[in-house]
Amino acid sequence: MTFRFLLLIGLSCIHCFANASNLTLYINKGSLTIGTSFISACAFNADENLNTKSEIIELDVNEVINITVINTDSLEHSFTIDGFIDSNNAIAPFQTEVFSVSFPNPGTFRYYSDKSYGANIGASGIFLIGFPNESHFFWNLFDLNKQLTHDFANLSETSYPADYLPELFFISGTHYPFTLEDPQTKVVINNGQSCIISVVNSGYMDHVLHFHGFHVEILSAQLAADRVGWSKDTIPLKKGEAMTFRLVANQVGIYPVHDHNLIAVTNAGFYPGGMLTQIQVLP
Ligand SMILES: [Cu+2]
Repeated sequence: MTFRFLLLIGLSCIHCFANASNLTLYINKGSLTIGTSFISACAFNADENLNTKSEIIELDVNEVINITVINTDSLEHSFTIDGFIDSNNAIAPFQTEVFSVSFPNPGTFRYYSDKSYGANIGASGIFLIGFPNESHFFWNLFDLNKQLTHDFANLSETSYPADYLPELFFISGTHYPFTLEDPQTKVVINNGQSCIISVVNSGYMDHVLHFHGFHVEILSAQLAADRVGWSKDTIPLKKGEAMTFRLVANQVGIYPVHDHNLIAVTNAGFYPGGMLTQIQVLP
């Protein structure tokens, strides 16, 4: 970890690198309807319009990026990447901060606002570093209770209650069947090719992905690092985990992939829904 801290390049705009790539993220908070569910949400978006899918950031190994974070909320937020940006990262209400970051190793990393009204209602996104020669897919896992999202947003709750009962289960800001409409979520690949699947668990539950038809190789893991190199069809991701998988397509067809905890394959109690999408292998 010390090694990674040493390689973190700067934390504020006075350290910006002129030859780096640039990106602007907006922290947006508000209420909206997903499917038939009215929820409060917070996210890191590409513009000032709230969208429950936080931005996906893809970089090369050691590529420096200057990220301008614009806080459109009336409350303070943070731009946190565990092990990379853990402090000096507050963004005051309606203010802007610039963060420069690079990653020395390939893999998947989670960024988020560490506030109860931030990550707990979805302000959590994905960095994928490296793997330039394969197509990339992204699953940002999240669970929520509808009323609790409103309570977190209006500060009447500041932590998960002991009787937390999740009702909705998202992959990248939405639930099945809408998970089939996002080309970064639904895996479509030609037979004989491989792809990279970058997954973070932004929720409060542990989630367990079950692949039908395939084993995938774990290429990186922030928490369960001892499992790198394992090839499995069922892979648990603890809260806060960020993992990278390689899937090698060796048979044609459509295969479901879902959370093996079947409560998470529902939408407010109705099956099928939730954390369910597909892998489609074309001839
Ligand atoms: Cu299954």
